[in-house]
Amino acid sequence: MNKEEVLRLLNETSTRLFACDLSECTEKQVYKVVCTLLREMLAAKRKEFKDSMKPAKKKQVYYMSMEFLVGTSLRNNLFNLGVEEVFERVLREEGFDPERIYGLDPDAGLGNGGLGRLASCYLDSLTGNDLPAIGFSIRYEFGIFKQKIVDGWQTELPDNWLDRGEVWLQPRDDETYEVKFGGKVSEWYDNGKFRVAQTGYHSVIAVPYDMFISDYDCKAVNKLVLWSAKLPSFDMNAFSRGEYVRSLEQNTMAEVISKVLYPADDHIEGKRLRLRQQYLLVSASLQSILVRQLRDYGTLDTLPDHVAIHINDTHPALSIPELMRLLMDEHGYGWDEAWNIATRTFSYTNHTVMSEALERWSEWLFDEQLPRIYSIVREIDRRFREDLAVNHGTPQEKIDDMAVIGNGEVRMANLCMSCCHMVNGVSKLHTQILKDSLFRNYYEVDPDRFTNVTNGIAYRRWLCQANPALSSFLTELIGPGFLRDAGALEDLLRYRDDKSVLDRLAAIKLENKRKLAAYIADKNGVSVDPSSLFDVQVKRLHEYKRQLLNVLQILWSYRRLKEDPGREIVPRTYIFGAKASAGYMLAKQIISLISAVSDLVNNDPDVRGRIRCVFIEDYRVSLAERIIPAADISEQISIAGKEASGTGNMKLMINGAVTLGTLDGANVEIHEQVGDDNMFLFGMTVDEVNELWAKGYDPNEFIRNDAELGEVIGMLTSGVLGKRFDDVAASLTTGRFGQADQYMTVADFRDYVRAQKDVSAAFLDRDRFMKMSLVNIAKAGVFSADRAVLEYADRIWGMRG
Ligand code: NBG
Repeated sequence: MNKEEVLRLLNETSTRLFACDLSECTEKQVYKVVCTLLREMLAAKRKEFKDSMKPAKKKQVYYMSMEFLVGTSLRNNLFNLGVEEVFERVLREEGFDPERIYGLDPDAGLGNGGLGRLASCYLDSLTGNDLPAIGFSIRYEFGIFKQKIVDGWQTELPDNWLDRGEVWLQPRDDETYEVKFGGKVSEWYDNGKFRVAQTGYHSVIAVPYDMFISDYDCKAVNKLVLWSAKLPSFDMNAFSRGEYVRSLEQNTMAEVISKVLYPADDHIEGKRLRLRQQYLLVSASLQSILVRQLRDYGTLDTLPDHVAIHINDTHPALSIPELMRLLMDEHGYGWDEAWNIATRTFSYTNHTVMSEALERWSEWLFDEQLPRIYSIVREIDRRFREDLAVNHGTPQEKIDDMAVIGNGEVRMANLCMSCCHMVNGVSKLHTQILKDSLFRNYYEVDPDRFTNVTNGIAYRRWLCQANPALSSFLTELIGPGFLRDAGALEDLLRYRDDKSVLDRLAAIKLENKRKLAAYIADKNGVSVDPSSLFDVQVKRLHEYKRQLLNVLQILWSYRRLKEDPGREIVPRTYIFGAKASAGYMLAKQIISLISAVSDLVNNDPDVRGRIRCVFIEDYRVSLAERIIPAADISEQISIAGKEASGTGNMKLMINGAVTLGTLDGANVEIHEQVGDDNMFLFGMTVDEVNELWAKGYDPNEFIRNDAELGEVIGMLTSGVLGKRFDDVAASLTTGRFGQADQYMTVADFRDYVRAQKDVSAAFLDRDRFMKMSLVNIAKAGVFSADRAVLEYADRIWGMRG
């Protein structure tokens, strides 16, 4: 596209929307004009893609996920369509600053953290690889809350993203579905034929909104379908009975289903509304999948040949009984045929072994909200138990553990395990843990169903768009091949001893750090030195991720400096970004602690120029895109065995940050790639953690033998931080929150301090550090989402031959 053409299209669009030329628009209008035009370009491209796929009858994957952390779309779509430069030029010539227009693009924060971002990365990469895919999720009116730190304390503000974000969505009132909640189910036989009816239910109408998904240099445009809930129409009965207010009430009850995203990460609450959200998603999605299958192939018998449905963590597990319901109640299938179709259609990824995240619903709630689904799940459970006993000779104790229903609860992971033809974990270590412990009994029965697909990232967003300076330098060095084939990054290794290349890499990093420093000065009012080591920990706040370990180390090094103010140390800037789930008190207290430690060190003249600490509020995709290119060190310090994979670790790595981490999740595979020389490992391994538990772990024993650590923990409660953090300290030393020091922060402390010293030593030798950085970039190719989605397509979804 040339300049003239772009201007003509923009003017046409602005005339249509606002009855004026582009140059006469306000910035907000310009934003809307550009986005609308892009959306229309994507729609046209999508049509071409669909038409080209028709003759091939390619298998289609549906990725069901309660979360898609999309982030911003404007720059992404411009980049992907290859029109970023020409659009920017036209905007400038018409008197607008592209950066300011980009600044208007809200983050679509329809997810909490890694799980939701992974879903978005995969949809991007499926598109990039021309694989037909549709993501299904919910059009939450309010995505993940906006975080504001007030006097050190996290407060949550509603995220009204649709205000401007709506421009990316195409409503399709023509394809709505009815979803039924509550009421009674009656089952009977009519001339030997099984019949079932649900009466007295409340209907909700699911309305789809399409968001087009693009990637770079590819034919495909895929889409994310977001369901919104609304009441069928005014309840005229109630209305004519004079119950005007009641019928309005019902309206809000229906619409509340798609109101807000649950803000908990790796943790479930078991709330009624959440169950309703999950059912809205799966029921509407499956109805639409079946409509399409019937339209294209005229029969549901062949569903598994044309369709793969992926269950992203257990949140959409109701897909299984919902497909059974649709096949049996609406399309006349018998149980066995329907089950056969279901087992061949569904696959499931597990994303966590944390017990508080494994979804379970109390049977009464399940029955109250979804009576027909409940009766189907009971039958699944009955048959599953029978199959285990009869065909596999599984002992009763194991059957009780594996069953779908037990102790008055429906267990969603077990529901997935009872049905799906493939099950995978998200890193080698995590998959091994699934086989060894969480799903061990299933593994013994049927090992062939298990596979591993290590997570990957959409690096065209996380490297090419987020770090344009690095990306163009890489193009200069190794050519543009890496844009499509991340493996080509390895060519960079040729330059590992080339001083001029290392210098350029250092200069690019420094410039990225300057930009971040300017942002920090603006937002936090703290000046940080871009030449200091940027030590970054950005991720959800969770005890197992051990932000607390990081904080204790900062306090430790602060104390040392206070005792010996003349000591030479490598100047550091510790950077945190993290949202805590709104109800997770200890996590919020840890945020408050980070703020207090920041105040202490940033205001102490004794350590000025040597230690700085900042908590940047409202961590989100667009903020990650600023922080990650500026990181020197990537903190991945979870207790071994708990972080299923991590994906921030990969984003940081590909931007040249060096990992400081435990052998947990995908860190293990990062280590395989870069080796001891290019990573800072510390802490216990999974086996060592288990041994210590078996021996009986007492953190106080460690503290008694380590006076410095005792003093550091003492600082939490002594008042030096301006307030006392009694609960945080107690979480380490007493059983007040269950087991004392559940995540073994104390046990790993010394080795972490040791590793941090190694980090400083390496950073002092700038060339050595930049070489480590280069190797990390070069070896990050396997963590591309392209690799991951192709593995899914081949081994799980059967999409490629
Ligand atoms: C998260 C894990 C991460 C992992 C992402 C994506 C949940 C339930 N799990 O380690 O904690 O990287 O999933 O797989 O959010």
